[in-house]
This record gives sequence, structure tokens and C-alpha cells, in this order.
Amino acid sequence: MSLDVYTAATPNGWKITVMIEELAEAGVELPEVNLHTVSLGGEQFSPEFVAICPNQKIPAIVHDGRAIMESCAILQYLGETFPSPLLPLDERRWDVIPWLYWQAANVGPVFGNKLSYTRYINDASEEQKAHPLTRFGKESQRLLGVLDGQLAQHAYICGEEFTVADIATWCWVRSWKWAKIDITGKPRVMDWVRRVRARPGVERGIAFGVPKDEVDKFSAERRARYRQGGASIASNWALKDDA
Ligand SMILES: N[C@@H](CCC(=O)N[C@@H](CS)C(=O)NCC(=O)O)C(=O)O
Repeated sequence: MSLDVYTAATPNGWKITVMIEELAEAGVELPEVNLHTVSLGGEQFSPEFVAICPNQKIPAIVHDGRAIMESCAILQYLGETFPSPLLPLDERRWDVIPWLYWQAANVGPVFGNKLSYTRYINDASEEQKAHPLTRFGKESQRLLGVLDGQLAQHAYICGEEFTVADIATWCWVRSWKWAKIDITGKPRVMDWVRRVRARPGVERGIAFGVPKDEVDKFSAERRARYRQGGASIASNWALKDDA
């Protein structure tokens, strides 16, 4: 039985490769993992990928004949299928699951929109971008305050144990410079970002799809390529409303 992972080198994509490496670190015996890179230049709309992921966005997995989309649902599925401290299966899971939903419903969309308006959207004027930039910028800061409140109580988001909630949230917060979301005013968040980055499983997970020397700092060429790809995904003209 194998585990097929459809992903790309993006915050939502890294969640899954980090999870797989963290499960390996936790001593879990995983089935053979087949990684498939989905080119976000259009492959996300191909009939083959849409059959696995009707929402046309990475990541998605197929395990034991079951296809699953949505990064946080995948984290929950892997956490439940391959038990480890990354997701407790007793009543303590309720310390974790709400924070996984919190990431999916708040951090991902808000940081993602802040990133799009900051770097990618180029079919709107500076004036048009000002309101969403302020809104998503302020909301990002509010969410960082919520995160900081958790980290004031314990080492990780849900307690003293590193969990799927940290994986999901960290993959977005680590991109703070790219999204121009200032976290430097929150030393606990900065410290958590560094601490999570230092984990060997995380180190391997974020290396997927990235040249070795560009894991933390992209080359000018890759930045330009990401900008171009992001711009076409973010453009209102290219947005499919008939897919
Ligand atoms: N809520 C989804 C979001 C997935 C998502 O936005 N994926 C992006 C890459 S990070 C994507 O596939 N974008 C391609 C597109 O929008 O066409 C999840 O958490 O899995």
C-alpha cells in the first residue's frame, strides 16, 4: 500500500511534506511515499488532478484508494491513520483540532491574501490595493497576537508538544518576510519560528521542491518565477469562474 502526495513548494504544500518527515521522526512506519509535483501553471485544472482534488488546488493525497484534499484535512487524516504525538487520539485531540481549523479558516486565507496583494496582484492599482492590504495586514497582526497568546502559555500552540497545528500554522508564518507581515514585534513568535525551523523533520519537509541552498532565501530568479506564477493565479482575468 502506498501513499501518493500531490503537492508543490508552497506553504500549503509544505504542510504535507513536513508532516510525513515528522511522522518518520516520531518513529512511525509509513507506507512507500510517492511525491508528485503539480505544476501550478495549469496542472491543477487537469482532469487527472481534478479527479483527486475537485477544488483544483494542491495539496492532495491518495492513500489506500481514498483521495483527500485540503491540507488540514490531510494533516488530520495522516495524524489519525498513523498515530503519534503529532495528533493525540484521546480527548486531548480537542486541544489540537480547533487550532487546526483556526489555521485553515484564518491564518491560511488571511496570510495568503496579504501575500497576494503584496507580491502577486498586478491587475489592480495601488489605490485599489490599499484597502485589502490594510485589512489583511491588520488581521494578520491580530492573528499573530492570538498565536502569541498561546505561545505565552506553552512552547507550542496547543501545549508542550509539537502538533499538526504547529505544522499548519508555521508553514504560513515562516513566509512572513515574503508576505511583508512583520513578526519582529512578537519575540515569542520569532522564537517559535526559529525553534520549529530547527527540527530535523521540518528541515527535510521544507526542502521539497526547492534547490538545496534556497530553502530559506530564494534566488532572484526564483522570486521572479514565483511572482509570475502567483500573478497569473491571483489575476482576476485569469481566475476561472467556469472550472
Ligand atoms: N484551503 C486549501 C488551500 C490550497 C491552496 O490555496 N493551494 C494553492 C497553493 S498554496 C494552489 O494550489 N493554488 C493554485 C490555484 O489557486 O490555482 C488547503 O489548505 O489545502
